[in-house]
Amino acid sequence: MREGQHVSGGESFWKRVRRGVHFLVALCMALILVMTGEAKPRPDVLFIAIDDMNDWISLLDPEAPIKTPNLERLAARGMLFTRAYCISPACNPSRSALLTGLRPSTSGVYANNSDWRKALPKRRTIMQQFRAAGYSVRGAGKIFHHKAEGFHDEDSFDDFQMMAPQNMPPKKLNQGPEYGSRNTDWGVWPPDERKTIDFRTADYCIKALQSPVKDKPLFLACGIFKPHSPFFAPRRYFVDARKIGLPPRRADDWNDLPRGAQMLMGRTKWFWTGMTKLDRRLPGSFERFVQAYAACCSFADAQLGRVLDALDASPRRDRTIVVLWSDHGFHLGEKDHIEKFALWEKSNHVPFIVVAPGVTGEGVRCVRPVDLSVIYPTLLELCGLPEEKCDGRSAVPLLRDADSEWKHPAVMTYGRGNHAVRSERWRYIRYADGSEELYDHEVDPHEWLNLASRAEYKQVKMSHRSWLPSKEAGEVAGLRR
Ligand SMILES: [Ca+2]
Ligand SMILES: [Ca+2]
Repeated sequence: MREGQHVSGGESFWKRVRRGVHFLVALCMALILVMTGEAKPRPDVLFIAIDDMNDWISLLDPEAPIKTPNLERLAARGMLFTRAYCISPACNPSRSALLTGLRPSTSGVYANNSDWRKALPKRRTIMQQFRAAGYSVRGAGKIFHHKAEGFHDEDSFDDFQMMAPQNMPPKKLNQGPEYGSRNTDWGVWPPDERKTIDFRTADYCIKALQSPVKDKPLFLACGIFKPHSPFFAPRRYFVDARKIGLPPRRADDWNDLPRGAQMLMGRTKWFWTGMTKLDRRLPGSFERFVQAYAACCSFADAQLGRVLDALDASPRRDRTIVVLWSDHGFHLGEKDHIEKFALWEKSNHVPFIVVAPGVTGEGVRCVRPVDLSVIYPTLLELCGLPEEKCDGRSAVPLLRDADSEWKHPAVMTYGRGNHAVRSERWRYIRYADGSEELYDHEVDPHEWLNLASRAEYKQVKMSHRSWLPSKEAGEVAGLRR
């Protein structure tokens, strides 16, 4: 017995040693997990898309007449990219490229009608990456281009609230029956803002943010449809038209445009010429149109504010990465153009904000040029998801330090063969026929003086041309014939 007791006493000593070793191993594992970040709960993502919002907003220019207090409120928490550009100035190519991480020149998705899923049948969207990583992916409103069946991607969401049809007034409001369609109309509508697409989208997102925090992290996509046409907003968002005014123009601006620009822009010329005719017949029409676009921006900003209020009231607030972008800009008569569909600054320059707790500082501005192809790889990196080959580069180095070296300019494409390259100083445009534009933003922010034909800028043109895609995919078939 004594011997047994002795043995037993010996076992308990070794048991204690083993327990000690197990404890040390567990402690080391925990330390490693904490150091590598794996023990932390994964962040939630609030992914906000705005449709057709340009840069004439106080977020990007405090002097601008369109006030966007909620965009500024969001920017104050993280990083505002002051030189952010769309990948393509049209809904479908912009959104498809952003959401798949592949440019139009890789996918062949150049047009609003292009069947992006046919072009990229197996490519995972950003949302599919998050679903595969165990996120609950929910969304509402306009994330993919919506105008016809087939653009939305069901596999990208666990739950999605589609946009209801646009609530239309009983008749056209702009008093220009001969000009455009009901879809390009503008005015005060509807009387009750709860009956708008965006109010409902914000409601969905507010509910999702209020849902209990469970095991699965949340990826919430909020697709705000305004200021996209028709330019309707409830009355309280309208500011006196004289306070908005008209954007700057130069009467002879088109004199130095090359053939490629004249050809490309000819397709949408009716929008501008129709406005000048309407304004002659019914003076003040142009001002009222611009005023309505401004009201639509304020309305979109207010819906963003409602979603941010819900985020702030939620325990998710400090663990949520917020990314906000507009799919492209919009001309309001600058360069005698109303519409997007151009490779000029006004159609390409967009609001783009990233708030990444623990990564971005507060109220930081980054002046490096980026296009929105950075979003896909940036979100994967920020959330610790596996890397995926993308056309864009992760902007995490810029999120950590806004002054990091960044050699890449922004590249924009509209239709096969037409591209723009934006560096910190210059915009270079090359059309499919080889004709060019070059603007010096240091002295010419409105892009009035095309320098492309001047010999002294040959080097500038060459250095920008080197960023154009070397191969261009053939155009994929359209969804509607
Ligand atoms: Ca759009
Ligand atoms: Ca000009």
